[in-house]
Amino acid sequence: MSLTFYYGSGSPYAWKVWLALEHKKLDYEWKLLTFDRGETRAPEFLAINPRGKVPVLVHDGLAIAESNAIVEYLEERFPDSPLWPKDAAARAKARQLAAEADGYIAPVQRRLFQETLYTKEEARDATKIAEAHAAILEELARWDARLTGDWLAGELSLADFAAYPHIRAIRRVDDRLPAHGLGDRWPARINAWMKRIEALPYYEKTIPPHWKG
Ligand SMILES: N[C@@H](CCC(=O)N[C@@H](CS)C(=O)NCC(=O)O)C(=O)O
Repeated sequence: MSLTFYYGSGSPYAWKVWLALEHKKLDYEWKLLTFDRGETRAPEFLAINPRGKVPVLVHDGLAIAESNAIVEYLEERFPDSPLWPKDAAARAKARQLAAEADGYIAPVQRRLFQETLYTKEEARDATKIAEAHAAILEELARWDARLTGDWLAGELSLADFAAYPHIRAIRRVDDRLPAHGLGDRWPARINAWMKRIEALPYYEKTIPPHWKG
């Protein structure tokens, strides 16, 4: 059995898959593609995923792109250490949240990156940054209200693995440009939940390598 995981540092979609692979304690070969060097556009990689996007998982010659397709495949082929709750209602809720993470957190995170990290200091617009913060705080408030227990869907699940990388990316602005981050406006339950994810035994391994310096 061979599993190869094509990864890009900082990609929240790739981080989701990485957390899932680790949660399932699978053996896999890890291939880091560097965006700056155009490695996702190299002919060898385009032969595997013509869209040139990570993550991609190759299992015994079968190449699967799209993080959600990958994690569903992992769940079907490697059911130990499940990614979804057993109970049908909790599972539906977890799937809803995982979809909401990509559908609603990712766009507000991208907007903040665009206005801060991806804009030269002299061109940054305080009004646009404040609007991006407001959109994020409105979205995070929804997630904070849902965190009535330790995890988003009762037990640790793919809902957590899908939401965390997008939310952690928002915190990256606090790390890199504290003046443009949320600072003390981070919701308390989100903070506590992030700490629980970060205490998982495999978490450290999955931190985007370029963040480690
Ligand atoms: N819907 C895709 C999104 C994947 C995606 O957008 N990957 C980005 C990194 S976050 C990428 O590989 N970009 C490289 C490029 O466009 O060259 C998924 O869920 O896997």
